[in-house]
Amino acid sequence: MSRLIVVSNRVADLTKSVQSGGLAVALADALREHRGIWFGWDGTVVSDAAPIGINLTQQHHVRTATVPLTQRDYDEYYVGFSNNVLWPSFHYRLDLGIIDAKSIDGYRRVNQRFAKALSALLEPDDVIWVHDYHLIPLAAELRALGMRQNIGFFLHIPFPPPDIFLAVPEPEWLARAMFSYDVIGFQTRTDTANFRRYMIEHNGATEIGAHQIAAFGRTTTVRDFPIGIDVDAFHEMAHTPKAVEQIERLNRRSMVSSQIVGVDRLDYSKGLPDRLRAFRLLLELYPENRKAVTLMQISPPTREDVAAYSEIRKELEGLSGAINGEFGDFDWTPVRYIHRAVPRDTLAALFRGSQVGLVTPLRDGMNLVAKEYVAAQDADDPGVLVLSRFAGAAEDLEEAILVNPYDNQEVAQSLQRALTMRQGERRERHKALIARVRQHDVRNWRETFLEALRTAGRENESAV
Ligand code: GDG
Repeated sequence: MSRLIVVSNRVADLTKSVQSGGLAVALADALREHRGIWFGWDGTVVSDAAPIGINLTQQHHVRTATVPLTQRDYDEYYVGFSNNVLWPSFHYRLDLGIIDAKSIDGYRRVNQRFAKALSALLEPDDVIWVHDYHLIPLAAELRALGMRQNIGFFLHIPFPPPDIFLAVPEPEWLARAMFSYDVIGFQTRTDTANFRRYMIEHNGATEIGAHQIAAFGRTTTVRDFPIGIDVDAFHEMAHTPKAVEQIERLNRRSMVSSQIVGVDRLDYSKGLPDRLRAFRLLLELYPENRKAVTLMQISPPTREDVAAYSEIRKELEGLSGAINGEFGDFDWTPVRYIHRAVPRDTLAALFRGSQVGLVTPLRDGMNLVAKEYVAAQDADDPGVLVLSRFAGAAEDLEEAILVNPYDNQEVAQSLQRALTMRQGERRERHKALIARVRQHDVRNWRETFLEALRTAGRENESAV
């Protein structure tokens, strides 16, 4: 059996339960099964002059190979190109992109350095699975070093329509680099269609069958692999005696009849200011919710070195303070905003104890929170998911109440509908949703991708 090599910008710290979500656990399981190695950045930043070596260790029976970034790498590759150019533009936010020639050079340089370090660890029949937008050119750099293994790429974030992709610096270079992979996986059919359209209209690509595209002298599998969660593990986490006690304690203390829950990294793609404006409108349009409903918003900090993130934090604090000042009372805080990470089992309990799950990103690759909220519910008396139609998850989760996250009025009305929905309809919707969440769970995602990767690439053997 060939070894699996997983490459991602950050190697998850599997010893920290707060951070390691289902995805890290799922990849770690696959690595254990396939005697694999997880390669990536260790999260440290060293001075530009420091010597850079690979650190080989073992965490929870998973072998990891990590490297630090220098300050310059961090500024140019991580903050500069990955998070100031690719993240905003792939989320359709060209207005937030900061294009700087130095950062693309840094992006290339770090991908070259990763490829060089990784190539020293590779065996000829390894299969290599590269994750996310930080590492688009990695396979091209590995090929330049003579590596011929099957290499797959999965993009966790959206792929934008051609006109937006064309506004990223050097789009053709990025697209050509993608064709060094044997499999290119996207979250949704929409992302796949955007990529195909860009390739056909701008690079003369041709379609070969349902899932293959030929371009730049290579043929590559291009398709959607919707990511999911470990449904049973999350459901169980929401039903432990500790979770039951947490829910009861919360209910005793909060005194409200209903809770709406939102959980998102504090990121401008998650639509948080609009979510708060919609909640405010709910209190204005339907005053019976005053003193009866609370919005619990958990938003751990993320990428605080990127300027747009400190702005979103200020905006959110201003909005929640204003709502609490205007509507709150001695015995009722309308918005409970928590700006730190909470343990995963507390999240599961919160989801189960909340009558509405509010997930309203302006754009999102998939959104696992939506799936976790569904998994945590009791089938007999489930809560209602209100979901942005611009989350990848909406392509599948049709039985949620789908909303336009930019339209505060529509979201407020949908919240009211969710809060007043009868048990029969809630059960029916939940039954359909949980079946879909189960169908595309994390195991299915992982195994489908790995199967495509193992069987791909043969047609290119002469083209490498
Ligand atoms: C990217 C794409 C895609 C959140 N707060 C806490 C916490 N979380 C957990 C959630 C969930 C995960 O983090 C977030 O996943 P999402 O999918 O919602 O969003 P991104 O972080 O933006 O992830 C996204 C995903 O990659 C996978 O491909 O779905 O579209 O943007 O599991 O529960 N976990 C803990 N404490 C927190 O405070 N423990």
